[in-house]
Amino acid sequence: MRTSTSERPGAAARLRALIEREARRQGFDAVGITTPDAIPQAAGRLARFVAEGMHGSMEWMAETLVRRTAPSALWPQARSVIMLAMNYGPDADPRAGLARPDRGLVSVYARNRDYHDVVKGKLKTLAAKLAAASGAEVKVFVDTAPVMEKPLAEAAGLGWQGKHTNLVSRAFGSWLFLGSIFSAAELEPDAPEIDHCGSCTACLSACPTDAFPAPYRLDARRCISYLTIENKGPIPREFRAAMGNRIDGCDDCLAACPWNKFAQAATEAKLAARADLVEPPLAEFLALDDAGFRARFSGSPVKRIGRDRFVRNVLVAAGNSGSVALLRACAALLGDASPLVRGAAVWAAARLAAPAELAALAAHFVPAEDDADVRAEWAAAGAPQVSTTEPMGA
Ligand code: B12
Ligand code: SF4
Ligand code: SF4
Repeated sequence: MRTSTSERPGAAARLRALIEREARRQGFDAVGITTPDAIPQAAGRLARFVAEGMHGSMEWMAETLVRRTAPSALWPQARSVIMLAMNYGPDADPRAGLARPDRGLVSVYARNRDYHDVVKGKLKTLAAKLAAASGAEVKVFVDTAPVMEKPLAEAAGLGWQGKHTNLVSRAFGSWLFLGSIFSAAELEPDAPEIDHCGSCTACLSACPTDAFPAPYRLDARRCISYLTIENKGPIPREFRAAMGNRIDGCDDCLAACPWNKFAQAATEAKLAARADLVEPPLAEFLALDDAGFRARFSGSPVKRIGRDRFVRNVLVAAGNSGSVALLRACAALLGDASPLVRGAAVWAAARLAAPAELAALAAHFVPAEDDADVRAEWAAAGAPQVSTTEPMGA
């Protein structure tokens, strides 16, 4: 916890002490307070991000632009913003799994329970105590609302937005989840944290898809996290090889940060990695149907992307694996009900199969293929049966 309450007299000090005590009791690792007008620079930067289309298909960012720019635009009664952070540090370098291409790499944030659920419950408990003690209304947000959590956390002194755009803390490195409580009570704000990136550029050069057009700016459309989680369509061809075996999110820029040397593994059990999500064999996931997917990922953030998007990602990883043993499982998905899955299966099969095998698969599957995108995948794979993007016989 950041600030001592001993020299703060009166009601404000009592509220701060309560916030710090309850935050610690709920398992938060850092807490700080700022004001609703503390991030005037963020509005223009967010507007530029959206104007340049860097949010990709995340239309909700454009739709909520005005409310997102400042807490007071979201809730005019807000007088204070309490920012909370929870450490989700891994117990080993998550990039180690990149060396095992027949295994899937689930990013650290998604290796156990959905942090939205974990953090929200704790925020609600803390907020209820604050409301009772202050007599002032409160609202709780974690990612799900149009709140710019990173600049607010910086303003509240929890860390600074690094060149990879995420919040970095001297105590926890890049591994913090953020949440916020807005309060109608006036609370004494903390001092903002200052930038400690210096001349370091480790995160920028670590990015496999060159997603940073400049330090402190991310083009989400190029980010593997966006491509594997938010993007509902096929993974654009130019990023498939660079995705490697990352099947849900990406940690490379976070893991490259030298401030992680002070980080510790998560103490919240619900955020510690599930053994079956640390470098699981891709083969297990290629066989997942809807029911199997839901059973495997119940309570996990992976569940949010749904079976088809997840299997799409796994197929791209399989195509990158060089593991011919996965060909049969990939080929079985060439007739899947989802065109998203079929298209990715074509790409994976084309990477793993010998020319004669691919020709035999094309002869079997192309005549019945009626989806233009999937036919385009077959054409790009060099299947002779596809001369146009129209279905055969149409
Ligand atoms: C949209 C979103 C994404 C998008 C876009 C990410 C992005 N950087 O914008 C995608 C899907 C790519 C994504 C990925 C990830 N996300 Co995300 N995401 C969000 C979300 C919902 C909104 C972020 C946002 O407002 N982006 C819009 C941009 C414009 O805002 P910004 O990032 O703050 O940009 C600032 C800088 O660009 C800076 N800036 C611009 N120009 C300049 C110039 C200078 C000189 C300076 C100094 C600064 C500067 O100012 C901008 C405004 O503050 C937040 C939750 C929330 N409500 O805040 C989670 C959140 C940011 N995500 C989070 C996580 C964990 C991730 C991943 C690590 C998940 C993963 N492992 O795959 C990756 C990390 C990728 C990365 N390098 O950012 C955490 C980050 C926690 C932290 N410590 O910061 C958050 C806060 C969720 C949470 N509650 O914990 N995410
Ligand atoms: S999460 Fe991965 S792809 Fe996205 S910016 Fe960071 S290193 Fe690049
Ligand atoms: S890797 Fe270097 S530049 Fe990137 S956030 Fe960490 S300290 Fe800043």
